[in-house]
This record gives sequence, C-alpha cells and structure tokens, in this order.
Amino acid sequence: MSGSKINPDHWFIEVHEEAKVLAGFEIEGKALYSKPSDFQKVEIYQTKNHGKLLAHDDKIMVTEKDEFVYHDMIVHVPMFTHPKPKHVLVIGGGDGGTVREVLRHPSVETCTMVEIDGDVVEACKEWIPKTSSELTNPKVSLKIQDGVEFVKNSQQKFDVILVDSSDPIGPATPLFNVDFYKDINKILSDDGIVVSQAESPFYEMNMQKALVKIKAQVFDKLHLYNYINMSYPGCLWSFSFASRGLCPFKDFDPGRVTGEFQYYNPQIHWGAFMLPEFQKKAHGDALTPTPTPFWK
Ligand code: SPD
Repeated sequence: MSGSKINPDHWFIEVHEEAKVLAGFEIEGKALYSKPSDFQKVEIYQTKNHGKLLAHDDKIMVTEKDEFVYHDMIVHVPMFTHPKPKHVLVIGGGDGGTVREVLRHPSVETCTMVEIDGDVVEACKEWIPKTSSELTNPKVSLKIQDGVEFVKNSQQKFDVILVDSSDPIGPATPLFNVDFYKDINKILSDDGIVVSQAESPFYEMNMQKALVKIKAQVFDKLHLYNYINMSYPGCLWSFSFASRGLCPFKDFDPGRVTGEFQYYNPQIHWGAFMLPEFQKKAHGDALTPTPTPFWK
C-alpha cells in the first residue's frame, strides 16, 4: 500500500489542523447521506474496509468496524462498577451504539437518551442499524432536545450518566462546561457515576485538561481511562470517570462481568486506568490517585 497515489475524491479524510495529521478511509461512491442539519453537517459514507462511517462537520464519529471499542468502553466500565444500575441517562450518542450496550445490562429498567440533533438519529436509523437497532427498545425514552436544558430541568435521578458527545465544537460545546456538570450532579443518584468522552491525550490535551478541571470542581472522585480508537486521529483516546464515591477498582467485582464483548474484559477495565507518564504528569494531582500496583 505504501507509495500508492490517493485520489481525494475516493477518500473521507479528517484533518487535524493543529497536529498536522489525518485519519482517512477509502470510500465507495458518493455519500449515502449528506445534509446540513440545524446544528452541523451530517454525513454517512460506505467505506471500502470499515463498513459505514458517520461524520459530523468532517469529524469521524463512528465506523462500523471498530465502533465496539468506543461503545464497550463508555458503557461497561461504569455499568460494571455500579452494583445495580437501574436508570441510565445518555446525553448525545445519536448513532445509538451507547444505548445498545447499556441495554445489555439486565438491571437496567430505563434508558433515557437525549440527543440534540434529530437528523443524526434518523440518518443512523436508516443507514447504520448496527448501532441504532435498539433505539426502539421499550426501555428507551428518546428525547430530541438539548441535553444542557434536559439536565437543568430534570427531576429524575440517574445511576449512570454517559456523556457521549462529539468534540467541543458546534453543538457539543456546552457539554464541556462547569454549569452542565453541576446540573448533572443534581440528578445523579447518591452512588451515581458520570462518564464523559474526554478527547485525545496526544492531540487534544488542552481540551482534556479543561474537562478534568471542570469535573474536579464538581465530583469527589475523578479518573481518566484510555482506549484505542483506530478511527480517530492519534488512536489513543480517553473517557473521564467521575462519581460521588464509587471507585472503579474497589467497587468493581470482576465476578459480575457476564456476556461476550469484543473489547471489554475485567483486565481491560483495570488496565485502561493505568495512564502513560506524559498523561499523568499533564494532569498532576487533579485526578484521584489510582491504587498502588500489585508489584510494589
Ligand atoms: N472525534 C470524535 C470524538 C468522539 C465522538 N463521539 C462518538 C459517538 C459515538 N457514539
């Protein structure tokens, strides 16, 4: 493959302007879906080797081939830490992959998904059933509305809240704000957990630090954990885990992990929280310390 000529018309390319790197996928034909919604440009392509690809404003959100990594990690880490998550809130996540994984946990009674952009949901229902198939499940209450407004006004309490946002540009910008997390804290049950998409430690460290600073002001416990996303620039990406008390190590019982996953397992659950030195240093003491390793 090296040295082959690329015809840009046959590729979907996400350029990271600052880092001067790109992520690219060879595509078949024209876009399956391409429309400016009220909030952003929404596109779906058929790639040659990664299944369908969803992009918002030229940023890759999911590809069918590796979406399982992102969705396993945003969902199963908190859901297997919480002893019995019954009520789950997903903010964003219009492709449906997060909801799909939430519903694999039998303790779940309700899953509320609040997505600002109804066009993303409709496009994914039509073109990406692999992620959107569970959006019509009777346990799901799908609300097309602003997640910021929803958390401000909701009277309901949630055991696990998953902020499955796009990058902090366009409609997701207010989801990277301290007031949003203060409102989230008000609707979190006493043993609740909040996990948020926390960007790339390689190329978006400033955004990651800003998010950590915000969540540290609101929550007692705050960790970052990493996952490998082959479709996003830089490949190493993070989620942040915050809670009023539940700990992803002490309160995690590997014996509760049942079901077959393509990425998640109890070893990954632990290992994902072991951060590389550059990332630990960047966050200093803003994060809750991880346990002493077993070899000390
Ligand atoms: N640059 C991509 C940031 C993460 C986007 N969220 C993906 C949504 C998957 N449900």
